[in-house]
Amino acid sequence: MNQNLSLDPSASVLLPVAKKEKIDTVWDRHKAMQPQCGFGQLGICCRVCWKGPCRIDPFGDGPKLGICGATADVIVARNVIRMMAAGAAAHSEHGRHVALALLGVAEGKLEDYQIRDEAKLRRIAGRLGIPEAGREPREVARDVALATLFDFQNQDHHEPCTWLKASLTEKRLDKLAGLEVLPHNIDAVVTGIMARTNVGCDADPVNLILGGVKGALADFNGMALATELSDVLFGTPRPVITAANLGVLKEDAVNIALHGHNPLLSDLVCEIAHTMEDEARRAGAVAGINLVGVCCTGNEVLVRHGIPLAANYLSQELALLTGAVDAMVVDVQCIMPSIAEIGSCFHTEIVTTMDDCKIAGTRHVSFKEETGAENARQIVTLAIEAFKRRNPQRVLIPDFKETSIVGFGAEAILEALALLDAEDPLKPLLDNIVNGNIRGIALFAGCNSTNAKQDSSFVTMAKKLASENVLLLATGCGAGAFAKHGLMNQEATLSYAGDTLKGVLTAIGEAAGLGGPLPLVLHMGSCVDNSRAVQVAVALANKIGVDLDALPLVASAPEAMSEKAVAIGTWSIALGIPTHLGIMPQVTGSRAVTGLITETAKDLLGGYFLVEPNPEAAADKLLAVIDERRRALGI
Ligand code: NFS
Repeated sequence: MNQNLSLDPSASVLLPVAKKEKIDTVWDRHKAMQPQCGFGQLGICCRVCWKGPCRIDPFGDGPKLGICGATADVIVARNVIRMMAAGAAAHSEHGRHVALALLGVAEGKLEDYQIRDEAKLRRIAGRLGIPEAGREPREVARDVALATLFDFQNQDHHEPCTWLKASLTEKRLDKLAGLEVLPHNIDAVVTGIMARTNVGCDADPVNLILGGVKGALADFNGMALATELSDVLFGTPRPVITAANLGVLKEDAVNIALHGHNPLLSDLVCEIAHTMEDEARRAGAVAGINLVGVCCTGNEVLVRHGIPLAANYLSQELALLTGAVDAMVVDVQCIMPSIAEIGSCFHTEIVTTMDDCKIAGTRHVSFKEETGAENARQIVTLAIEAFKRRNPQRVLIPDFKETSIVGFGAEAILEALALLDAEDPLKPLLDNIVNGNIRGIALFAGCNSTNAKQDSSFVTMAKKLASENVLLLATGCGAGAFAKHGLMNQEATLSYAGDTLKGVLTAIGEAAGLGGPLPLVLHMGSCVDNSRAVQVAVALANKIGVDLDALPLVASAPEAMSEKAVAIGTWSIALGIPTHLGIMPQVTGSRAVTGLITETAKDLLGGYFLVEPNPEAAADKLLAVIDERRRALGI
């Protein structure tokens, strides 16, 4: 039965443990929740006021209007754009946190952080129109941080967010400006969505959805600045060889799992853990300290430091069921509250660290940037103490881990291409797209969901698209899925890539000194790092003088689940990228909204949602989209 829940081989080892120990997992709770509310699934349950909840009857003779008179279209639109606002808030709050840290470094207030990539800082300054030549890095950093924070403060509606302006093609900016969906201030746009969806406000589904698109673009802005400024503080990813899946845990080490999203704390834990190896050994951990990652904090430390990835979203509980995790350190987002209960069934310290993200029943170390290194030391000490309490009898580490070559940000991809053509690095990529060696590009992103067999569609679709010579990029838990299933190594390229794609990946990999091809799927980082994929796409589009909606580029989120994914998917279509969803979005109770995002969007924006739960059929549909775009380009 486990085979229907997850493709991850670790699940088949550890779910029986959960059963034996009578520990419920996400899959048990999913089962107990059946049947799930049909009104909610269709998006037609309204809870924005206390006259409700109101439910629209989609088929029978029941109510067609909420008590206030709201139609199904209005209810669905309000619900979904509130999700976009929440997603934008989550990513942008992460970004603000990083921007404030950069400002703190620039002003000499944060001793535990440095500017690790000065060259990138200077490039960013150039993009944002900030003078940098001949200036001290800290002065430049201060101006970059202030310009970034202005995207949270600007009150001039006619002045779009700085990062957005610096990140898209001119044509796209014009198109979005024409639709009046360019955000001027992230906070204002999120607040605006909450205000207009309040009871008795905006009741025009088209107007509501356009408001949502603006919120989704604010989400993009927040992600772009989070990614870029994190690179300045923590280093820009470079290709690194590491491993993924629960076999990366070690029986004879203090295992610390870094879980959540924001690199501000986890990066310091990586740094401090090195200095505490002896303490771990004195506690009996022969192999010292073993850091592993979970979800997007995992991806952050994976692509920057090669820290192995233990789990993506749906596997986070499995990590604890190994009995080998001494501390799971969490920051924000995608952290199942259930880990408190599961951790307490073992010796594991679950350590929450952000004051606005606590879980009842766990230990809290209040992280502050001013005391970051000290907080990291406290956390590693807790892990070492917990290790002493570990019961070796209860340790079961599944023997599964796959070699993964990761760390392909926009810079790393361009550097690799520059090895083929130093003068014009994009030319080899473009030439190979034009001559058909690369048929198109697909970006896999997004979560795991219990509404699908974990990781399965990612793997099926990637193998099929690669065999058809589509270049594959990945972020977030999608990237985690590919890493765990061995699709981010050279063997995968040799086994699954179509001949022409294999040729291109081999030429680049060999030039880069990898002694073989690039991996089949290029790991670009965490979910906020989707902005890295846009950077590559914008460079390509600018090179050939077209807009993003002309490129043979598609995106796919086969297991989208979170509000953040709703925001990302929406900006993806707003940027002109056809975007596949493998899970039915909760909008189908409104024909108007469904039509708007799957059809009308194509005319308005070039991008649109394509919903297809079957991975084989989804891959075929994406190939058809790629071919349609190629034809339109005349290639
Ligand atoms: Ni993205 Fe990353 Fe994963 Fe989904 Fe959650 S960890 S930010 S939201 S579940 S991909």
